Amino acid sequence: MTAIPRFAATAGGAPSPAMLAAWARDGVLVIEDAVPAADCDALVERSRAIVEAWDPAEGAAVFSTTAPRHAAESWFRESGDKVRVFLEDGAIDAAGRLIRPKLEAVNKLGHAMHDLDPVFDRVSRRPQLAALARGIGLADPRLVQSMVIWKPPSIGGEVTCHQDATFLVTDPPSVVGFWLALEDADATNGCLYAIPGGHRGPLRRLFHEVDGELVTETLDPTPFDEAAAVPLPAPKGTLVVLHGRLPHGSAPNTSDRSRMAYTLHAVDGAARWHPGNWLRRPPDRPFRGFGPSAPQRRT
Ligand SMILES: O=C(O)CCC(=O)C(=O)O
Repeated sequence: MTAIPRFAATAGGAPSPAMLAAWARDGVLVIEDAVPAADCDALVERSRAIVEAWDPAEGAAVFSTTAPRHAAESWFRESGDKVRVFLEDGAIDAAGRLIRPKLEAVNKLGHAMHDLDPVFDRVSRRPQLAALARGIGLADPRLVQSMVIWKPPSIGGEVTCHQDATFLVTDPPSVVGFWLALEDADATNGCLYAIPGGHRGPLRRLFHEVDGELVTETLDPTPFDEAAAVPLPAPKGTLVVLHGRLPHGSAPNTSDRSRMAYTLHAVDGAARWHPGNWLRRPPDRPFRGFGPSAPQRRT
């Protein structure tokens, strides 16, 4: 099994030469203590408050990568510029009613907390993260998507092995995922796994709109070499950086401990945003970079 090196965060966040070598070779970087525990706690607290304030009557959808139905639902399709709650498959009955307390039923929050919530905005736009993004090659980083992956105890769903470039499409491909452990993640509560070096293989699938419907198109049928996958245990505050073509996923959380994580996806503003992307933004809410919002857009 290929060992994935673990790095300490550099002072200003920019990647060291050793990090850049690992990034090129593995397509993944594991950086411990990259974000202070207090910021992780602040994101957990905000996430819980968002869920507490959410009334299921407003709307909801189940999000599952093993039995995906969300692609047909407007709750998902219209969530690119919103903060919306998605539920675990095992959290509702046949009539769609919640059968668990809200805080134990969530699959994820998505997809624009980084622009709409001040706490998420602050943590997402840490100068150290901007320096890291630029250092690994995003010349003009744009933050396109944020998610809190909830992984509640006992029913936290599997995230099947995938490449992020399947879901966030630019020409040329440019997406990078920044995954932050908000709580300790290990093999018992469904930590990430990845296939080191797998980013040098082809993009397998494209999730995009065709004739008004979101479809998954196979570009290359070569299966992922899942036997080569390595677990990426991540104590709270660890940042895992994922190349857009790196195959990765996570097992279900069958433990009695939750495993919350925050993921932020960035693309290069110099690349063309594919018009068939599922994630849409209205013209008055364009993708922003790591800088503060323009004064005229503050409300
Ligand atoms: O947090 C997880 O379990 C998976 C997240 C993931 O794969 C992603 O954000 O692309």
